[in-house]
Amino acid sequence: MWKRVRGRTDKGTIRKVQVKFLYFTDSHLRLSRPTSRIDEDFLELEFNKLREVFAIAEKESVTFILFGGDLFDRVKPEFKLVNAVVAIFKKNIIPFYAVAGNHDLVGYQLKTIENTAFWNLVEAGLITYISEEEDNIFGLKVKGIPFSSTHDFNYVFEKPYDVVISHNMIVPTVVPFSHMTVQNIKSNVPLILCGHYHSSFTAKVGETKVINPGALLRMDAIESEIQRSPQVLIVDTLANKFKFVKLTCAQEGIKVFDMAKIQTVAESYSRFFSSLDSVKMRSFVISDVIKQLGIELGQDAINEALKRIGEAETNYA
Ligand SMILES: [Mn+2]
Repeated sequence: MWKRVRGRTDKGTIRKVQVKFLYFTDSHLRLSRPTSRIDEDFLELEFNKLREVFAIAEKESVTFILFGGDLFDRVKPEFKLVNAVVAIFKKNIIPFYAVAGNHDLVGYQLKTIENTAFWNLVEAGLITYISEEEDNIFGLKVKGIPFSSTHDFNYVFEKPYDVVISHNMIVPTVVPFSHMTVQNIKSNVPLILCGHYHSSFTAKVGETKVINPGALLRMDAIESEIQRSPQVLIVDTLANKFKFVKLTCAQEGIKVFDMAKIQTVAESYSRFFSSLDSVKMRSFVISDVIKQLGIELGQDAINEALKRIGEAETNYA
């Protein structure tokens, strides 16, 4: 149980409230196996992960669970999936609080939240929704920031919350898409828990800890995802301790991704891009050249090439 501890309001800690909780994010639960993966029974594996998260929470004797958004991969998934997830949540005995991710909303619009599978679980009393209002969760002042494309939320971090959970593109280093870097956070909040960005990171900016344990699901066959182990974060506020617990049921990346396919695609791309290097780009339209050269490799390669040129333009403009 939690209790207020008088006189312990050190800056950068959340020790004034004694509580232990588990945080995880981006489970992206889905019925079908992502094309990049080779798991024999993807659905059972997802459910095992969810069960293990609840088992870790019990083993660690946490008081509650926080979730960072994107519970389901699709906003209106199949009933079969929703019912199976409901059945697993019904066995969980630990209070579960969640913010909404972009995948939990229709067209990323918060006003659609009651028309989603996420809300089925809220309505069933299995999840407590962390709204944009301040929530008092076992004595902690918790604020949720659902997905927004503007990244204009430093004003939230200035307020006296204990924990802010953000489902936004907060990243440790610059990425070629809309984001906010950790270094640009101006915050008085001791702890910011992040979701949405699927890689894991731990950072400190001023007195603020910024932590993302990474997504529960590894979906994209990219190097960082192949190397990454799904995990949850355990926070002990009194001891000011943070630890990651890796899921034992999750296999190594090289066993879950279709490595042969990745190899082939990587080789094809490399051939394609070296052929691009040999083309003398002068006054003709570069995108037309790419479309010509890319015909053999298909639309994905064309898109990738155009994306890379877009990134290059952004970086050097
Ligand atoms: Mn997301």
